[in-house]
Amino acid sequence: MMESALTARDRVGMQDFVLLENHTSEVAFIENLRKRFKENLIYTYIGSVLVSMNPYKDLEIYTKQHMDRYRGVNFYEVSPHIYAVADNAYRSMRTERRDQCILISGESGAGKTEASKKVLQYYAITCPASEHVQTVKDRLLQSNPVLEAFGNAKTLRNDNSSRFGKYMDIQFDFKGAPVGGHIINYLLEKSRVVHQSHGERNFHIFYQLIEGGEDDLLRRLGLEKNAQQYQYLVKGNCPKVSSINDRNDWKIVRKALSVIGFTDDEVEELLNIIASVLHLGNVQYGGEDSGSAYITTETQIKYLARLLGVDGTVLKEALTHKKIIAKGEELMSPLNQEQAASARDALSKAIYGRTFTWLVNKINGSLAFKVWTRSNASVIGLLDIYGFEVFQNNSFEQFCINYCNEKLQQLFIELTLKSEQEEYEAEGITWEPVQYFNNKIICDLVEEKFKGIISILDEECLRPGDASDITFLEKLENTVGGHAHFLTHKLADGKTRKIMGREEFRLIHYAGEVNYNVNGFLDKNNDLLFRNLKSIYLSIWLLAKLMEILMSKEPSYVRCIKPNDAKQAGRFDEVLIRHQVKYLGLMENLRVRRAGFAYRRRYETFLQRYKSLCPDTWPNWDGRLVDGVSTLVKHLGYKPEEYKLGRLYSKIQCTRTTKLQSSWKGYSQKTKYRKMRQSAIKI
Ligand code: AOV
Ligand code: MG
Repeated sequence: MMESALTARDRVGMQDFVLLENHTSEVAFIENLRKRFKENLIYTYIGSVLVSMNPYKDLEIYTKQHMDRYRGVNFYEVSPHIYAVADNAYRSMRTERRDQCILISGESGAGKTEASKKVLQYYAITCPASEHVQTVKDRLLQSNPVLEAFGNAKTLRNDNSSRFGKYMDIQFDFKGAPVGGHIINYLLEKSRVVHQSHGERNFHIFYQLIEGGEDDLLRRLGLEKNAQQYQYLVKGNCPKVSSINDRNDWKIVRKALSVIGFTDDEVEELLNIIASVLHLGNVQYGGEDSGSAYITTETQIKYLARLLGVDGTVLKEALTHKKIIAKGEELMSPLNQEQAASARDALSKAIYGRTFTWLVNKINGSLAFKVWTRSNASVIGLLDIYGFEVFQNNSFEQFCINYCNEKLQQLFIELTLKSEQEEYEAEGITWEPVQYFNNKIICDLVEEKFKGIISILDEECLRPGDASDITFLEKLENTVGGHAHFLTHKLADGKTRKIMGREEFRLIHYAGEVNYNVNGFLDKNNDLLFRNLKSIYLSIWLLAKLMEILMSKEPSYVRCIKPNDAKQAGRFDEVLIRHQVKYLGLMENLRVRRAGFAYRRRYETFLQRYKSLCPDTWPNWDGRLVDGVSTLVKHLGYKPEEYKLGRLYSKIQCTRTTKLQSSWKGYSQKTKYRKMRQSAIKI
């Protein structure tokens, strides 16, 4: 009996890294991941943090039966799952009336978006519902295919890569039913509309419309059923992707738009705009002897004028001229061919960007719950941003995306490693510090006022005169050239570093080194600056508000790992995985967790919640809160070493390393969990 139990455990590994015998060994950590991955066990805990491996295949673990298994059950009673994280956040929200957030991180293709969809599905299916709530649930669910159609695209890293950051609030009423939602979107990668790198595609919606659109619809829009006809769709030379069925997705998106509440007219308007972008991409120019550009493609202008509802002549002028003010008078000055093409592309990007914002606003309108107020409701926030990414050629977009990830890692460090350790100090509890890499130094390099990269970029953008991408790079060299996480081709002794281009700078990010080409930095930043002049700094605009939102909530973490770069099932690329385990700080996370007290609550909350378990504290405890807690835990049979009473909190230990290791040897996994559960007090 014992033998077979051991073999089984040996085969599937530990479902919580905290229980690993050799917890400081990275080899043991990776081995545990490998064992579980081989058995399709993609989820493993580090305490309450969920580590998730992308299986790259559909597993039968997301059924209604699975959801039911996780409903209202204690975290450690069932095997690790994204549903357990969802349920735990939900119950904390309900019992403690505290807003929650679930932060999902990991590099591009690691499974963040899939995880966030699973969480949403879990709430939509398991939470109580009324007739109104059912509509909200449907809309919440259907917002995903719509946003993905317009905001996701095939990249080299991920066939369904999010090209915008998304933070979604799900609002619950006092009965725990989802009654509304709100989405905030961050920095859509608009440049993709006009250009895609080799092997990549434009946003899904273009291909869906062309592949799936009904004949009469396409006729109305003046589109042909062939993506190859459109300049904006051929740059990446990748019209079809084997994992994507554009025709089918079109039907899903079309239906989702109706569920969300788009009228037929609104859908038609939306598609008019999408078609206009494709027509704009096909506008071609010729050059007069004088150098001025003229349009050679009259058919496109005809369609554009009709779809956008503007006069053809006005449109033509707008696509070949720019407005200048001379001596107080407005004049139209002709553009040359190159300038006109870039004006055309700028217009396409602006149109698409605005449409995306309109779409998000529209979805928000449809998710808004009329009588919802902060006083009678709680919120669970879901953060799914674009993951850290490195390509052959990295530009401003990658800079923003990777900076976003840097900030999220910083938040993780702040809220887990750093604050956890600082709290022990504040509580006066003896503690051996765990060393970890704090990426604040990189965040500062990017965002520090006056001397960070973004400040220098903003300064160059606003400087009149000869400011260019290259002068920006030179300023960077002069200002942050000596920083340990910054490099250019120039070496300190005046020689050049051969591996780097002259128009590049390299950032040594927490997750790896990335060379950024400065070409286009000023233009792209200008676009942000002028759209939002009130908050000059990208950092403020991009994340300060989000950080504020996240900090005000109780976080749960999902750390996603990508098992290989080939998007293949069953392939465990150890080098790639070890790299992620390292930069995600999972070993440090485990060390802090092993040595610490997993469960902690304020005295007041703790007493309120558990006073019924002890006759002396029930129905009310009149004395000092700390004495009440002490009476309660003693009554429950806690030994002195199993809990600590801090200055502010009552801390109930359930995973103390030394004690667990010595006394738990010989117990089966099941018994360990039972004991852990008991010592964490019945929640
Ligand atoms: P990401 O959100 O982390 O990348 P996705 O969630 O889009 O990554 O996952 C990439 C692909 O991996 C999906 O399209 C699925 O094919 C597969 N996948 C991920 N998780 C699962 C799962 N639990 N079960 C089955 N297949 C899965 V990015 O948005 O690029 O940063 O920017
Ligand atoms: Mg994603």
